[in-house]
Amino acid sequence: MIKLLVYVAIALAIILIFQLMRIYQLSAEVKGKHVGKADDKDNRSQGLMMLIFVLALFGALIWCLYDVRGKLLPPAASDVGVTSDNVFFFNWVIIFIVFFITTFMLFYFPYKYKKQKDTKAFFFPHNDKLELIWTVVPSIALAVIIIYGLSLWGKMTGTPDPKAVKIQIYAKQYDFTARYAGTDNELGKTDYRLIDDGAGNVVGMDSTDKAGWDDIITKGDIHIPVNTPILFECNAREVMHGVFFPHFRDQINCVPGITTEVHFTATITTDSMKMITKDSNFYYLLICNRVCGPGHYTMAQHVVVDSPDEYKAWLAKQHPYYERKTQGKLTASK
Ligand SMILES: [Cu+2]
Repeated sequence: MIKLLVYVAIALAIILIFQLMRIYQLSAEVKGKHVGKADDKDNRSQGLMMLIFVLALFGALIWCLYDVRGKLLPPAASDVGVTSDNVFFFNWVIIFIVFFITTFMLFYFPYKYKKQKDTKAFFFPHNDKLELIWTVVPSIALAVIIIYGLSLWGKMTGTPDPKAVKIQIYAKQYDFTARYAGTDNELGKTDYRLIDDGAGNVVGMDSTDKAGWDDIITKGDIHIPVNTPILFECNAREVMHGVFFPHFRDQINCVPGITTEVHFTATITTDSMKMITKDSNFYYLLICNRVCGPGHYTMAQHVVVDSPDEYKAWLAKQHPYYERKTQGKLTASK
């Protein structure tokens, strides 16, 4: 009941406001004023408000940019990442220049060209030269942006260093498994039909392929050596996932049924990055950036960039998958 009364009160208030406006209008017309028709004074104040609005907008934007400083990602920690940051910076510069000029003009012109007494509209139907400029200049700018972007894409996914350390990243709902290629640096064959979670064969390793006998399957932290090209071969079990390394500015989709590749060379160890960021809890991340299901948000794993010696020591502590499963029987039987 009270709710209904509130609605009625609101409706009455709206009607009241309209009636008051009507009374104001009628009384103004009696006094000889043209209500609802902008005069020079209105045009001046509206134009000025446009100008004030755009300056406030720029001020707010600059304040936002100032406010997020230090909250962004730390410096790029890979060779690809440095190029990626350059590409982004290049794009931002172009976007900012165009944004500030066009937005300013959008609001400045209504102020400058506001209607005043005795002004006449300028008839300006067509200008070939102007059209040529606004077609050719953006075309060239876009071509440069695309070519520059493609050069980065080539760096991420082009022919990898033949000596690159091979690591398979196998994504599933909702984690990543890493498989290291072992001493031969060759990843053994896999088949999704051989996946056996109970036996720990989460990537479907095929025991008939000798190249896989020394492969190491790890869960949890993914270790990689610094200043060494790493080739990630990525797979997905059931739906599309993403392999995204924000600190290395590198990513690729994991697609069921095919293998995608991405590579980079990490240039800053985890320990060095802890000093750079002055954060003793800093860690690099591997995250999924394709919404792959309700547990998507949990798909994040640490990446540890070791010095070559630390990496060797860590690797020596790992055991090949088959060695773990058969206590060396399989390797001995060949
Ligand atoms: Cu995912």
